[in-house]
Parts: sequence; structure tokens; C-alpha cells
Amino acid sequence: MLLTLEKVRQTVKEVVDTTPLIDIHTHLFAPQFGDLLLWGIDELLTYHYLTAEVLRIAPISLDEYWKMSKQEMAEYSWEHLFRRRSPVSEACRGVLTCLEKFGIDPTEKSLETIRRYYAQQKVDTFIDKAMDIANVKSMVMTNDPFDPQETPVWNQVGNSDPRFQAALRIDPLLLNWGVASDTIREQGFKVSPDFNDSCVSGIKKFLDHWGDKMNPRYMAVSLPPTFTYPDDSLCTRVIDSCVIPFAMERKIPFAMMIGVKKLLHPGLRLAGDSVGKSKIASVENLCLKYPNARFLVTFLSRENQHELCVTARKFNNLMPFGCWWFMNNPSIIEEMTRERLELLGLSFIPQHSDARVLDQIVYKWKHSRRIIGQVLGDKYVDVVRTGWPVTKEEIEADVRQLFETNFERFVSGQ
Ligand code: RAT
Ligand code: ZN
Repeated sequence: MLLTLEKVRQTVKEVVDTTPLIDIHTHLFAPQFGDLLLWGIDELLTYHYLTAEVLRIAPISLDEYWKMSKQEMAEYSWEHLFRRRSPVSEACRGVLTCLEKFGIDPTEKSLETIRRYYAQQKVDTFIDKAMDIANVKSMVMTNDPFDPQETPVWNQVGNSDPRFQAALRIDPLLLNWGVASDTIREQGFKVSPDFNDSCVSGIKKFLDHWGDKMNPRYMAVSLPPTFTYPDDSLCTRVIDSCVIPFAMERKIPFAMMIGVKKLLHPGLRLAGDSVGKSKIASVENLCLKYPNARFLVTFLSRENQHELCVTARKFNNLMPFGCWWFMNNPSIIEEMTRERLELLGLSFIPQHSDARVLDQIVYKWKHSRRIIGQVLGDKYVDVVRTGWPVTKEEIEADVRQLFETNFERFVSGQ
């Protein structure tokens, strides 16, 4: 059915809200990973996005803060960010959206009422409930072969939960050879503390081992703003000699999340990371040098977003994805989604949740879908105004590309 100008905006909104999606980057885990899967109100309130906010205003030293238990920290956030002032920031608003969508009455502003709701939930059904409300069909985990809490689960149980897919995360391999080589050796593969050519086959065996165990959809790393490719660093050597050959052999993309200044303020721990503008030339150089490899890329700095779109116009082996971390705010999501649609049409992946707490998929997707729907609505209005006919079925197919098929096709190399 052809859509009139009046109908088009409402139809786009409905389609964007009701199309199931793949969440291509989260920090969530299948239930067999035990405590690695975070969920519930105390985790929501101690999310590092909120920690940074509460520590700006709290009359407390960092030492005193970190001495508190998880429950006490949650109470502290609740008191300072939700009761003593209104929760207007995006991270605070996220908690409110979760309460609303899970049907928890906030009128008393009582943490005890909320805790009672969570005490009645069972993790397995809560995963289904959250996915159902967020309309998420599957989620990609972040799987770290260097993490002693995670690796035994892969070695003993593995993942057969279809709600969760794996991604092989390799940060130490590129950024901290001391740590990486110790772990690789402890796991029984031959590498020396000083990186040299003889380490390549040990790394290859290590990657093969984890590739077989995890069956990852892609490999991934987060990189600092100073990341430069090529240069004479170990990072460049490992990318050239191990990462790209492994990714090409397995026919999976290499995801680069670029622009994080790790632990800029170490006292804030996980909340202490910051942002810097990165060099798009490194991505250009990789895409040019390896036309048969595929790169999923997101930048942390607003200043890199436009040039990422332009670079993606030059390389069909480059897929921009998501509005990452400090970009995941309504004003920036709107700007990024607009410029991506204008420069790339439908050939990008508009968002990922980066959820660290299961409940967050509900708010992150609710908030992002609203903006994506509005921006897309504007674009279809522009199209219909020219007299070009648009149907609901066409909009459905377009949104499916953004929410699912662009990822599926790109990771499988189609
Ligand atoms: O968004 C986040 O929660 C960050 O702390 C990081 O986890 C980042 O997304 C990453 O994957 O490194
Ligand atoms: Zn992440």
C-alpha cells in the first residue's frame, strides 16, 4: 500500500519499534557464565556511567566510595542522583525507563520496593523478558580469552544458548604484550616475553583454539586515540602477522572500537576512561591494504564521526556501527544517524547497546529506536515529497537491513 505524506512518519515509527534486531555488541553473557551476567537494580545503579556522575557530586572520598559494598553503592547513587536531585542525565533516565518498562511503580522512590520486584525474578526467564520488551532477537557477547573467570566456562561448558553469540575480544594481544604473552604461555602455547617472529605460530594456535571454542561472529579490540596503522609498533606487527590472517582464514570481520583513553582517572576505576580524537588514516590504511578483509568500526569521539562516514563511502569492506558509549546520548545519536543516512543510505549498523547489565537493553533500545524512528521518518518524508512512492513493505525491508541483515551479511562476507 502506498503511503501518504501524513501516514509515512507514523508508519516508520511503528516499523522501527516492532522490527526485531540483533544487538551486535554487549557485555552480557549467557546464564552458564554465572556471575559474569549482571542484572538487577543494584547493578543498574552502580553502572560505571552512573558512578562517574555520582562521584562528581558526592560528599565522599574515592577511598570511602570504593570501600562500600555493591548494595551500599547502589543506595548511594539512588540517594544522590535520584532523590536529592532529579535524574535528568541519559544514564539516570535509563534506570527510569527500565523501571517503567518492567512495570515497577516508582511513586514512592523506594529502593526497597524495586529490590522486592527483582527478588522475585529468575535469571533465565528475566533474560527472555528483557529481550522481549526490547524486541532483541539475539545479543553478541564480548568474550575475553584472557579472562580467568570466563575461560573455564568455555573449556568446560561452552555456549549453546541461541540468544547469545560470541565475539573474540583481543585487547591485550595488541596493547599489552606482557600480560598477553604470560596468559598465552599459561594456556600452553609457546610465545616469548619479547615479541619476535617465533611468537606468531604460538599466537596463531592460541587464536585457533579460541576460534574453535567460541565460534565468534567477529574479532574485536578497543584502541586508544593514538592508534596508528601502520607504524613500527608491536600492535601493527600483530595485526599484520596474526589478526588479519586469522580473520581472513575464518572469514570473520575485525571490529575496531577506536578512541578510548583507558583509566585517564585511575581512581574512578571502570568509570575513569575518557575520550580523544583518533586518526581516520589508520582505518583508511587498513581498508586499502586488506581489501579482502572486513572491518567493523566505531569511534568514541564525535569529531571522528563524519570522516568515518566519508571513509565508508570509499570502502565496501568497512562497516560503521553503533553510537559508542559517550556517543550514546540522544543529541549525538540523532546527529550521527542523520549524517550516516545522508552519506551512506542504509549501508551501516545504526546502534548497539553496549549493555553491561541485562536490564539496560530495554532502555538503550527504547531510547535509540525513538531517535532512529524520528530521523528515518524525516528521510522518508523527503522521499515521498518528491513524488517517489513508498510502501510499508519497503520500509520494513529497509529497517530489517539496518537492524539485522547489514550485520548478518557483513559478518558472513555476503
Ligand atoms: O561502554 C562501556 O561500557 C565501556 O566501558 C567499554 O566496555 C567499551 O564499550 C568496550 O567494549 O571496551
Ligand atoms: Zn563495549
